[in-house]
Parts: sequence; C-alpha cells; structure tokens
Amino acid sequence: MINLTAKFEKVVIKPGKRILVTSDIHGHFSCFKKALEKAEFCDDDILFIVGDIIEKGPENLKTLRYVMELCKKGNVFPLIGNVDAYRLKLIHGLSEENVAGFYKYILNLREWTGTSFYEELAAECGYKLNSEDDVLSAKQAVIEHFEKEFAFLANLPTVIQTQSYVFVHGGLREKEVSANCDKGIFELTKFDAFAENTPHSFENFVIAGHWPVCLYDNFIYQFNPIINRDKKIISIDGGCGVKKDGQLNLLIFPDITCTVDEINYISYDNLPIICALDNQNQSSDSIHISWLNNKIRIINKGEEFSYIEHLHSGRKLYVPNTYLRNENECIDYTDYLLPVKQGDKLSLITKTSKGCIVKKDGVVGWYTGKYEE
Ligand SMILES: [Mn+2]
Repeated sequence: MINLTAKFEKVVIKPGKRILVTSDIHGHFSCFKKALEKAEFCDDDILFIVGDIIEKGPENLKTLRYVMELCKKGNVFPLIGNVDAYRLKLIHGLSEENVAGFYKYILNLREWTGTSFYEELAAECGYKLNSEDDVLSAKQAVIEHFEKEFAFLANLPTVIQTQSYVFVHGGLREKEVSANCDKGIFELTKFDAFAENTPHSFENFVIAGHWPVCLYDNFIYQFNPIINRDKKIISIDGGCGVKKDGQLNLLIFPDITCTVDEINYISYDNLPIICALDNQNQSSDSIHISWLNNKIRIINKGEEFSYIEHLHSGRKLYVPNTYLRNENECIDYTDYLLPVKQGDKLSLITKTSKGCIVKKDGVVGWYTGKYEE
C-alpha cells in the first residue's frame, strides 16, 4: 500500500551554486525542457521542482520519467504536489465503488489534453481504456509495472527547508516550519490561494506553487511570479497548460544566500509570436474576469462580441463570444490595453476583428495596432 504522510526534509545547499525553481509542470514535458534550455540549466545548478509533475498535460509519464532521470545526479530536488499525491492514492485505491468517477475524469482529460496519466500507464501495459471495466482490469498490471515510478512519487518530500528558503507545493499552515509536521499531505499541498489566505508572515521566504498566480489579481491578468514581501511568500505557478495563455515559470537565484531582490525569473509558453508595428498607450481602470468571479449577464448578444454585465464588479463591457460559456460565465478575460512599443514581441492568444488579445512579458491584454506574424 502507498504511504501518503507528509515528509519534511532539511537540505543544506552549498553557497555559490545557481538555483532554479519551478512548479506545476503538469505533464508539459516540452515546456519544461524548453524552460530549462532557456535558463541554460546544467549539472552545476540546483533545481527545485515544487510539485504537480503529472496530469493535465500531454506527456505525463514522460515528464515523470524525465524528472526521475534528472534526480540521478543529485542536484535536483522535486517535491510532491496535491495532484501527484491524489493520483497515487486514487490508482492504489481503485475499486468498483470509485471507478465510475475516475473513468469520467479520464474521459474529461482525454477530451481536454488527449490523454491522462493513468491512460498512459495502462497503454504501456497494453490496456486501452474504453470502459470502467477496462480501468479496473488494468489496475494490477499498472501497479506491478510502475512500482518504481509510484515509489518515486510516494517518497517525494512535501516540505524542503534549506538554510534560507522553504519550498512547499501548496503552503504552510503554521508559521514555524516544524509546527507543520503533524499536518496531512493534502493540507500542505492543497492550500488554495495560500498567499492571500495565510495569516502568517513567515520567518524565511516560502516558495509555493499550486495556485495559478493569475487568480490573485482582479484588475490585471498576469502570469509572472508574485513576491509578497509582507508575508514572505513567492508564488510561482504560471498556470502552464492549465490556462491556455499560461506559462511555466522558473525562478533563478544567483545562489542560496541571495536576498529576495536578487531573484530573477524566466518563463516559457507555446504561444505564437507577433511583432507590433505601432505604439499603444496602456489603459487605466481595467478588469480581469477569472473563474473566481466569472458570472455575467448577457445584455446584447452580437455576432463576434457580446455586451455583458460582469456581476462581481457591476461593470458593463464588450467581450468576444469565444470568451463566454453557458450564457452566464466569462472565461479568463481582460479589457486591459497593454502598453506596447513598436517592435515589441507579443505572444498571440486570440485574434478578433477589433485587435488581438496578447501576452507581453507575462501580462495579458489587448493590442489593437498593426503587426507582423
Ligand atoms: Mn496543485
């Protein structure tokens, strides 16, 4: 049986080594590889992977095996995320009572990403999943064949404490790291909106993933790491793949003794790039409609755009119909006009007849000028 208690590790990192930190890869193998290449990751660096290695992406098993491979050199420190832990628990506890829900989840993921972790495991054992029975039939073979992978995931630490920074996927419930030792693995890996919801100001900076940073701001829709200096938390989940306009963030510390002001980052996404040919001034007073406040009322439905009222803010605005769902919800939208200079490289998210929704340096907004593909 799989043992899912929270594990705490203390690691002393040798000063003078560059440190990279990422999280929430969620099976996006190519994004992960490209982010590492962009940062010129090498054996002399230290790499922390702050949980949620698998699921919701196109190459979950491949990502997991790549992380296992990276770990052989001793400079890579992965942690467990709630999705990793929950998937382990589900597969090992799979039974006639819960298979219906799990099969439904597999079908949803198949539609969304083309695959799922369990589907990939079953396929390698020669099983196709076309029914609840198939899911159950594959279980024994999967558990035997992937003993090594499951043991690797199950043994990942939940919290890593270094001489300076602390790493955890969700967040710490108690201010002192040691006071969290009796917490359950899901309390620490699934702490929604940690930086907002914790009352604590930590002694050392805590670096967490899990909660896509774009959910923290009701005005600007952005994916870059957020440093909360009062609470001493750095939130780094760029919503890679989970949001179509998300990115994989990689923090870069010159070394473990550095101050928070010396931390830099790079990010990677798969979006196509356009080049702006005009200047554009930024708008003030923008709004960001996220799934936390996505209820709307359609006032006037048009061909391409609809005039809506955003219920949370009371604001009325035009939104492309492709950003509406179920007539009463709006998905990840902003009316912000980005500041753009001629020659800027912009990641293209959506094209409309009135301009493009793009991402510039991690921030999403409109660009209405001319551009080159
Ligand atoms: Mn998570």
